[in-house]
Amino acid sequence: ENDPKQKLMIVGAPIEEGAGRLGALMGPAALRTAGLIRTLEEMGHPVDDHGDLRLPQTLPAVAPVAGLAHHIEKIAAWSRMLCVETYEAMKDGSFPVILGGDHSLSMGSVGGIARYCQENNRELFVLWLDAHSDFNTPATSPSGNMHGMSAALLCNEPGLEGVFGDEPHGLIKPENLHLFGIRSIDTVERKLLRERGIDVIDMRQIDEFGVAKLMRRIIERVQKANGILHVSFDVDFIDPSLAPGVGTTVPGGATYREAHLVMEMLHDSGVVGSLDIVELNPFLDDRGKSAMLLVDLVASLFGRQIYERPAVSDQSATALNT
Ligand code: B3U
Ligand code: MN
Ligand code: MN
Repeated sequence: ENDPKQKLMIVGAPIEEGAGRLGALMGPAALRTAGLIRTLEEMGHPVDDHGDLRLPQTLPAVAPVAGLAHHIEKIAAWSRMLCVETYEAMKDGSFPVILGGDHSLSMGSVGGIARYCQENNRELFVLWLDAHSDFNTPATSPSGNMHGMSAALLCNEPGLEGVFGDEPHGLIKPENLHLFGIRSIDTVERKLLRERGIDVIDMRQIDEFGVAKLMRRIIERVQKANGILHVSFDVDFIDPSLAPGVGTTVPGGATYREAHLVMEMLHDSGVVGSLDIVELNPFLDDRGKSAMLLVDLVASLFGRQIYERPAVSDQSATALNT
């Protein structure tokens, strides 16, 4: 999927109502200012920039849910719009890149990609790079913030059916979700993750085994299934000292090199088919530092290298017997 000439469909989703703090609305603008589009074009990718979407005047009516789900009508409107965007981009053979916006947008972006995969008999896998597991439902969420519910919705947890209503969308198999970089889980959320058997790669595992080994396991799974991997990149995956521009910082995140290595290995794998960049909050950032780091990380995902390697990293790793 990472054919260097593959067209990229870029769309901004200035959504902030899913988060507890305002400011993620400015994310797409900051990523553009930091040079995201220019960087990708300079790397030789044709870019089809759909600009930033806006909410429609009338929001869908959503039946009341049992529990807390703040601004569910707005989240529903965004989800339905983004679902169409990514589904159409995939049909068109493009690689969708969604610029957020808070993490609730992944309900829509992945919903559309999953729909395409279901219709075309492709197995979809999701790599969720995040400090949080985002596996709450309205019934379990302590905050009611819907950015903490997107992974749960995608795995068909109850209570979020109103987000899509009768609109066509796809879901993912819970066993195909890989949470990576996790260091903050709520009490009931933890129980749910266990019951569903979700693959939770926490920071302890990253410390102990390193990102390379853990990533290789996921990549090999996708390759064996001839699947497509969606990457959902929450800025708080990275340590807040490097990326302070995020509403919910959690200490002990990925280092600069760990984050780049993840992106470099993803590029070499050739299995990535779509990407979300979420939770950037430029209002809380330090002189554009987080936005600029994200642009560099996206460049690594699309093939920027420190030095050209003779073989892809997976093969050279096997040769080195690691
Ligand atoms: N788990 C908490 C906090 C949270 C989730 N995602 C973010 N924060 N960014 C919740 O509200 O669900
Ligand atoms: Mn998240
Ligand atoms: Mn997070």
